[in-house]
Amino acid sequence: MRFVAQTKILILWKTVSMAKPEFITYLGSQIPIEEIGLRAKEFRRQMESRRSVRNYSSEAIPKEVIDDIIMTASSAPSGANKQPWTFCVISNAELKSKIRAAAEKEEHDNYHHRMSDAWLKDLEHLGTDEYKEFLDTAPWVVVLFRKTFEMEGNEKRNVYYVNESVGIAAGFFIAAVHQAGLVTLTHTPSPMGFLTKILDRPKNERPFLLLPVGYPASDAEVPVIEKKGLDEVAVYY
Ligand code: IYR
Repeated sequence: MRFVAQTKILILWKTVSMAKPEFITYLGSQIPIEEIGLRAKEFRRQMESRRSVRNYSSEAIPKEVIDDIIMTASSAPSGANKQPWTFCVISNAELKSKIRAAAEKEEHDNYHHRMSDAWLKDLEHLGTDEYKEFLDTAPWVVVLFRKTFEMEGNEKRNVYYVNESVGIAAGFFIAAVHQAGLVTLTHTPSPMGFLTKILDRPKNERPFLLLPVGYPASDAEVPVIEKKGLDEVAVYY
């Protein structure tokens, strides 16, 4: 049985002429167990201080900071390591304004017709509305696109688990922004098709999330919210 399976794999290997995988020794964590708990606690404390911020300072942030944040995000795991994402990074005031106008148009319809009463009620405590001033004020607006397929020259290539992959990269991005000492917000002005047009993206890319990045405004406020406790989010077996 095992012999048959192995032979099958070998034959498959030959017929699709797969590259032999290369491995190197993983020189990862050698941290002693006594330190692990402290590190986990410290990172939890740090991440629990993160908030989604909607009021930004216009203070400039160097491009290199955004480069590093994007490369952190892009180090995320992805299906077959395809990294099926593009980070579109906007600092141009005119372009930001264009995005704001289009986003507010969609949000107007969302808040006035498209969102259900139950949805609007669920958002009440966050104090959100259709006005998205942060799209003008934040020094950087990053639009994360997911790829539905990839192009290698003229050839179409598959991508896998795109939503999972891009969601994880977005999580890394948010953590990197927070770790750097800046703030961001996961904004989804749906439908987001206008971003494809304004940013002139190819047809294999779809907008996934919009993330302003900057310092918070000096008078920025965040709503009082609570996070669920461990026993509400985890089940141990
Ligand atoms: N996209 C809208 C509405 C909105 C929806 C959810 I779900 C939120 O958590 C927050 C807002 C907006 O950005 O205002």
